[in-house]
Amino acid sequence: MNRISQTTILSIGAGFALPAFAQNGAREPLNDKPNIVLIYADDIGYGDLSCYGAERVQTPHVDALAANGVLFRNAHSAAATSTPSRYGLFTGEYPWRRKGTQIAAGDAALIIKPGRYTVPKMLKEAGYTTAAVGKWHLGIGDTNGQQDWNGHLTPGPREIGFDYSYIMAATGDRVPCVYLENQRVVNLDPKDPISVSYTRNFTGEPTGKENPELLTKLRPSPNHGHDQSIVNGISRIGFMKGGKAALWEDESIADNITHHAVRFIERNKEKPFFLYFGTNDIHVPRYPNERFRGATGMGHRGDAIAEFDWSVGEIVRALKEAGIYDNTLIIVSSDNGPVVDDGYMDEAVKKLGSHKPWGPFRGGKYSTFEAGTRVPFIVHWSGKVQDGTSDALVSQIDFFATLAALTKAGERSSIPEDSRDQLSAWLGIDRDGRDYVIGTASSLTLLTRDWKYIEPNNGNPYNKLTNTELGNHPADQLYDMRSDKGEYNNTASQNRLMLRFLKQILEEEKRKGTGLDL
Ligand code: NG6
Ligand code: CA
Repeated sequence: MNRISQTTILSIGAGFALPAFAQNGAREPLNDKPNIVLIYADDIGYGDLSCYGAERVQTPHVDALAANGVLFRNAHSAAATSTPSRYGLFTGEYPWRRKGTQIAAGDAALIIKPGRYTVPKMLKEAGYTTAAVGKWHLGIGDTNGQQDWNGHLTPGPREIGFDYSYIMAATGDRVPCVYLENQRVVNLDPKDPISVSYTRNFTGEPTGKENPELLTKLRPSPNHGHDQSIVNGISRIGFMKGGKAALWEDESIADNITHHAVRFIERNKEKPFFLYFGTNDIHVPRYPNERFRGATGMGHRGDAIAEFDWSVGEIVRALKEAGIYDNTLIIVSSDNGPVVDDGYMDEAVKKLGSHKPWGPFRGGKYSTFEAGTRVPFIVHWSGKVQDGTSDALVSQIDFFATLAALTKAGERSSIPEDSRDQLSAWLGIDRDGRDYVIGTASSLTLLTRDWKYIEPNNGNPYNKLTNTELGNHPADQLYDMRSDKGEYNNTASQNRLMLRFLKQILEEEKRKGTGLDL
């Protein structure tokens, strides 16, 4: 925090508690080279896990990590959608500082340029072997739309620091629906090459729009799109042709990527490693394996949460079997808040019942309201963290500086200032965490432990397709989060001093850089 805000905070006083540190430190001396496993869910909301209060779905494996780790109640992704959140996670830089960090198309070029210093590069310097398994969604190749999906796709994960990768290039609902292992399509038959277009269909190829009779597994929700190429009886965003032997089956994505994550753990158990495991669950199209069908009575969305929990259990099991569970820092979080109907008729709305994916918060995925970025965040490290819950304000933007502090690697001057060392909060010692964090959806938000400011925005306040309150409002919004977690009572006109103070912090932050090229 800079000098102005520090003094202003002290002088304003009200609303800012002085740091209250827990009595005891971490219980055991820290080893500075634990394995690091980040399990990064897709679209799992604050209220979607049983350790966060969900009742209609049980997530015993996640809950076990929470019970012996720290469960954070005020943790944030960098943005309310996937690409910018992942950008922030790996670069330590707020995505809103850069153009081109919004939701990436399935044929987007890599948005983190190979010259960038990243979390995996830093960990490699510290002696780690690094892997990215699962959802990527940061683009691949050097030019939008110009990838040759039949060759070696570069630049990609390796060029930004991952020794090994086994990824889905974008999202489950975007073509090409294939896995890439070390930047080559898996199981590609050279006689059946892949072509991809985000502008027009290939002659003779069916689409969800024209051939609804071929949609044997899921049909798109009206007006969302998702009605282009059909893969595995489900239509997608974008057009593709060829690669029949390489196409994924939605019902085995969790099995397949979990298997590759487990294999990476088994093969690398002797030396420190960093595993980023981006699950496909619970992004659309949700089509969990039949083992999980009916697990929750909430249809595919609920069952996909159960499937996610199974994946977590498999990772934990692999770590235990490899004898490295105690020496592994495990983090479970999500890239953005929840959405119920995100484009497919999977009965998620109808079967939601009393379940509240957004917990006590307003909004959801895409929203500047809290549920857009307030996500589950669990840190587990046997014997090293204070177990229990923490209300410290923490953010995924701090991965870089925090892991640098933990591993004693990385030059502070090479790590973006946005990323702060929050190791003490992650370990459950510092109960305050950050002074403030900036979030982004259609506009910027600034959250302190007690107050939330949302910049004016003329956008639509409501997304009718997804049924999301987006938080857009043409005037300043200021909420007192101590008494109004749900952001219903805009106090901007009553609390002029606090409003001015938060706006000033945000202006200072924006002056450090915004709208920059990638
Ligand atoms: C949106 C898609 C949505 C989802 C999202 C990305 C439409 C109407 N909606 O554009 O279905 O794919 O992008 O989600 O196309 S994210 O979690 O990867 O950011
Ligand atoms: Ca997401």
